Amino acid sequence: MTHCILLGAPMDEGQRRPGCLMGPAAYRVAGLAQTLVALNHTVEDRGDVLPGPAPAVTCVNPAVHHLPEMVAWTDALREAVADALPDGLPIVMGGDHALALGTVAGAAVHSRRQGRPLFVIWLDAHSDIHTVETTTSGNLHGTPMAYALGLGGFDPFPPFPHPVPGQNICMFGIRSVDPAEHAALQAIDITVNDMRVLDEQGIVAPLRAFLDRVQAANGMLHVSLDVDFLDPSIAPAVGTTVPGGATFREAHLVMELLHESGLVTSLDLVELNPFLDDRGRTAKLMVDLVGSLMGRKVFDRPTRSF
Ligand code: Z70
Ligand code: MN
Ligand code: MN
Ligand code: MN
Repeated sequence: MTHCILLGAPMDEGQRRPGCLMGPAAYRVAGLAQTLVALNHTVEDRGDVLPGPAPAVTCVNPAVHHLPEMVAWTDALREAVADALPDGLPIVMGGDHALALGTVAGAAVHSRRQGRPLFVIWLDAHSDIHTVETTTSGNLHGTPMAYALGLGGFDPFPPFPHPVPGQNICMFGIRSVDPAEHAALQAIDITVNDMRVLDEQGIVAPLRAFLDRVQAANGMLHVSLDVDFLDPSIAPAVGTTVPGGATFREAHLVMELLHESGLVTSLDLVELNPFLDDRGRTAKLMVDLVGSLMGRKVFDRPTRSF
């Protein structure tokens, strides 16, 4: 039984299509809390995180928009996640992926206090490894991985608390990488399981290899689930649809293996845009995936030590 702490992050300034700010409401309507309670977990909905006033900050890249707002969200979410982690499993209901600038920082603060290393699984079509300086779209939802790695080029954000080494990061579902991101990925020791890897090896072997390392290091594990990890045919409610994503069963299998590992300590649900949904099907699928992550299954399997 896990104490699940729901945190809403109603924001969408990390990209240009309005609607993600309705995400927290959609997860509540789709029954996220009820799904967790039905799996015998306890749930505490701490409501929506409220950012402080946006600071008067600027940066060198004129493409970047909503920088002050995003600095304020980053501070507020870092504190909310760091404060929730001693009490249970924070589940952050987004909001676009820029919220991970704050949530991964909060997980890093807590893991340092625990004296345990932080690991991150990034489930996404995109690598989100631009800096504030390299982004050409100016959309800050494309930057949280670079921030977590402690890369330069993040003025005026506060320095990332305790950067996550590339070896502690594993990406799945990747199929859209910009040139500057490609260069960044080449320069770092990081596991990028693009869709080709999933086609050739399936999801099980690469995921178990990573989870083995998390367990061996007694690590904490932050999972960041972007709706566009999923194929748009099953998850249409996202601003940036990229064809060729994870199937229904691949996505559930990831969640089931994560559950069996017992290693997950915090979770982001990002990029759901309820305005683009088809009768709530994407919101419901995301809630069902959280159900699999939190132990829903048809039959018990012998527990496997990772
Ligand atoms: C592109 C950019 C992105 C999510 C789109 C796209 C980034 N690399 N991230 N959707 N979640 O604009 O930087
Ligand atoms: Mn607390
Ligand atoms: Mn993303
Ligand atoms: Mn994405």
